[in-house]
Amino acid sequence: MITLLDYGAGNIRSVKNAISLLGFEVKTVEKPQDIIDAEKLVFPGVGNFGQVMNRLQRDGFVEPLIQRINEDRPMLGICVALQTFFEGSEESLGAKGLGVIPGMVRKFSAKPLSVPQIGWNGVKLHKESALFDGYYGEKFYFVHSFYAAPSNENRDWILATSDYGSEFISGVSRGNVTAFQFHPEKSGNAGLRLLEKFLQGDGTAIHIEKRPEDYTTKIAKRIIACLDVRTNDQGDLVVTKGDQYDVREKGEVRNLGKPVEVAKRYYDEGADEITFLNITGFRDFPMKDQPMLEVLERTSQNVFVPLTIGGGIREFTDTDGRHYTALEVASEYFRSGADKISIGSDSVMTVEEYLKTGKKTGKSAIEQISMAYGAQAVVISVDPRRVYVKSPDDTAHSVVKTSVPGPQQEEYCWFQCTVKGGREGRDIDVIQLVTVCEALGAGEILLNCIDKDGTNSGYDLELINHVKAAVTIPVIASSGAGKADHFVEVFQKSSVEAALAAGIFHRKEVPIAEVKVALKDAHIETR
Ligand code: 1PR
Repeated sequence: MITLLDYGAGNIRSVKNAISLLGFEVKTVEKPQDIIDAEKLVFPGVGNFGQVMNRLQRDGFVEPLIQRINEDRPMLGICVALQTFFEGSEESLGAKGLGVIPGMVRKFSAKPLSVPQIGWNGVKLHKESALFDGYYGEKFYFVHSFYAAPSNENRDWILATSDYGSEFISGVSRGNVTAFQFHPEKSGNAGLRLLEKFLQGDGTAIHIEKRPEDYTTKIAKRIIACLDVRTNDQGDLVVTKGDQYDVREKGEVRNLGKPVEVAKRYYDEGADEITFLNITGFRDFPMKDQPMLEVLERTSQNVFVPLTIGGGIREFTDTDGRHYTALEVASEYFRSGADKISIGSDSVMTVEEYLKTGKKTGKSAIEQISMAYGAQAVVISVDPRRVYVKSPDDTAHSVVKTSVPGPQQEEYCWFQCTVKGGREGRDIDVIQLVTVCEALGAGEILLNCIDKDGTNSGYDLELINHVKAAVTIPVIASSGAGKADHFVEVFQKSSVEAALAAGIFHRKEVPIAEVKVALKDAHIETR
């Protein structure tokens, strides 16, 4: 029996699912004494340091946690849980950590690297560990903006370090207590194996200090499979795919399979992440859109890489007059197994409002969700379309000189943001959108491109480089992949952190493994 510390933040369903898959029963902590009594305790962590500490304080969990650590009882902490072991964090200066490890948690500095660190990175072990049991050199999934730095004061605790700009602590252990900065429950087979060792073993990391490997760990470029999902005319929820966002062929919505099955296939094939976009979410009431919640719940039972869900994440009032905040809508998705939510149309509306006053209201979906779950949980899905102009003077928008001239041989274009799945263009360009969203607390940009979507002609490098230069958060290139070389090209000719594709994977034209091989051959870091 494994005891899970659920203090109501983020996606803990995946941790539960992973533990169940490995054949163990899970119960959750109901009262402070359960923390002391648990045979083995898993302490997952998602979100903002201050929020996590507040909740632990509120529920009376702080003292029992400190007691358990000091009594050396088996415990595995994940992500922010590792950070709470320290004295405090730059993320929430007023909030006190558990303070069992000396030092403060700090923020990564951006440029040339993007912050948050989102992706698969390696670890260097500083101790022989029963948990790793001979498996070294694998990558694990990290997602965080804050890190603990190794120092003389915390040396005894360091199990593993990794590199992202500078060296940071990716694992701590003392006796039966271990914590990882990465998410084992989101790290595919490598993570599940680690988790299994903790669940099966006596929890101890064997304390033979070893010289850490003498190299710099590297974050991998991520390959993301995207499933556009909607209900077809027969009422079935299907994976579909458009050409420049038109998903109908001979009047019918294209049907490329069942969402849960297709997602599992991509997990088995080695996708680093899976994204679901409920492409008609702007029409439906998402809280009533139970099929998407069910898709997430079922997918997260078998898929142990990060899951993003988008479509219809906004505040709304239902037909009975009940008002839901965007945060409530997002929370429902997180509880169902999502690690990140993606906001499309609503982010455009938010930016329009912001540009009128230049003031943050704290009320937008981006701000609310970022505050509660952390920036890394908020992705902005952008649906831009080219608008050609003869000269930069013809528009107030941010233009690029393009090598793909317009219909009248125009040499410049700007990228117009659209809403409702490209159905409506707004007077906002991508640079306005992404810079304001970053300032409001978004953690990642999913950069689609209507002109390229479904064309198989390669990514829009002009758009991608234009956006990448404007933000310090990670950018996912999307739309247009037609062969493995297009992935190589986008990573060689831009500094995006991830590339997403849909059509070529759905139609089984290019397996994910082939993309990974092409990247390896081009010396691009992969998982
Ligand atoms: O606006 O917050 O409700 O979110 C709706 C979401 O649905 C947005 O993220 C929007 O991008 C997406 N969406 C809406 N309509 C469509 C459509 O296709 N008719 N899909 C749509 C967007 C683009 C990518 C696609 C890539 C790769 N699809 O998701 O997967 O372009 O395709 P490719 O590799 O085949 O070229 P809201």
